[in-house]
Amino acid sequence: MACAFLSLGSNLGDRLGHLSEAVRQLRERGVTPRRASSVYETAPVGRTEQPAFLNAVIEVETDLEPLALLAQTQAVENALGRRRVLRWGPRTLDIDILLYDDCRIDLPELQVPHPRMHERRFVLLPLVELQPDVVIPGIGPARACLDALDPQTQPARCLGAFPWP
Ligand code: A4P
Ligand code: MG
Repeated sequence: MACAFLSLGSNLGDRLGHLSEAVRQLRERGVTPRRASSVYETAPVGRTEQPAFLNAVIEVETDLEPLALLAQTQAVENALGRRRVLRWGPRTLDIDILLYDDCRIDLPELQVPHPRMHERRFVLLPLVELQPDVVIPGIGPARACLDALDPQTQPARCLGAFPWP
């Protein structure tokens, strides 16, 4: 059984409902969510002229290999009506594989650890809340990466408990 951390993000429609539905659908696809961070409302990073995101991180257990896990997370994105119109554009649900055990993967379709996670407050805040001592393979402790970021350029506020279904 492998342990993975997934980042969930939504900035269209029923944002909280999408986070909850993602957990429900993963469960039906061989991916068992164990724990979730709080939900954070975060300012958009990258393409800034879009609505605010809700972000959270979940810990999952799975027998799926990394590429099979990616296929399932993408199937859940599609089931929630994700349309890939703009890279970094608004989305009903985005699921990124942050960490998969302590694996390092560099394939065209999958890079783990997620290559931008260490510079994103919307990822690190919920991740460190969930697993304070977590280390990003090849980078270092997630907490140190978080401490290096300026809270003012990437504002985030905690909205409370994850809507666990
Ligand atoms: N891919 C490679 N590695 C991974 C991985 N570890 N996990 C590939 C998931 N996918 C991975 O992703 C594009 C391709 O990345 C996939 O086909 C997969 O093979 P996508 O989800 O189709 O497109 P995207 O999400 O628009 O692009 P990308 O590069 O994943 O964007 P990011 O980096 O995820 O950024 N601001 C806030 N506040 N909160 C957010 O959640 N999210 C983004 C998206 C931008 N700004 C944000 C947020
Ligand atoms: Mg993505």
